[in-house]
Amino acid sequence: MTAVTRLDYLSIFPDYFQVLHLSLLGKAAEHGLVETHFWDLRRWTHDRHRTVDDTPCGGGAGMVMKPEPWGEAFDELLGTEPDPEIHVVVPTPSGYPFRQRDAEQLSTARRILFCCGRYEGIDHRVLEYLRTRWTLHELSLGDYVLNGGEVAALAITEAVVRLIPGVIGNPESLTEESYSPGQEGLLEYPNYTRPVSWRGLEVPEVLMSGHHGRIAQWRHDQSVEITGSRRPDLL
Ligand code: 6GU
Repeated sequence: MTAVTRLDYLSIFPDYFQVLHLSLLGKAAEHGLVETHFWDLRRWTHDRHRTVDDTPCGGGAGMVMKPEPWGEAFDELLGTEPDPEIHVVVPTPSGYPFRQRDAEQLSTARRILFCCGRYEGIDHRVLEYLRTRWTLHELSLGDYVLNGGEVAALAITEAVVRLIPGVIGNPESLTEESYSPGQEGLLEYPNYTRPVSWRGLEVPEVLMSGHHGRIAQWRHDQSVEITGSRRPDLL
């Protein structure tokens, strides 16, 4: 039995995370593999308007999330003692690219706190504070802008939780997919099932041949071709 992974989500829109009760992640929670907690950052405000942002120092458009509510949330959720075993994920379009190897590393963590800010950003001192105490991951999903970190945190969660032992029924299904180690960095080949003929479209003959060597060769060739046309940077 593997130890339970604790996932915390800190956001001004905690309702975004209701979808985590569905599907794979809901099952993982039901089976006691993961434990989830959702927090409204405004819980750690003290003014009548429950203010979490302020105008940027130095001027400019948009608002910046003020540091105090984050600090008080960390005090309550993580304490103040440094502990590199605690991982903190901050989704941001200016983060390091999120890759399968990050998902693998995070899938071995006992505890992850996701800090979801709006895209104009969080006061930079909050990130400095996190970096000096816990293991900080500032991660971006790709070269486009989302309004906030919530949807990115959900995507990262799904990539991580499915790698936790026991969450996926057949672990072999993890080894042949795109970006898995052992796939030489190639994208996955196309998949088919029955019927062999469907609306005039046929399953490639080689896949029905029963010849395992030729099937493996065909799949590898397809992977190389697809990777070359869609993601030449991976070759
Ligand atoms: Cl992680 N956050 C936001 N706000 N936008 C993004 C992103 C993350 N990744 C791509 N765009």
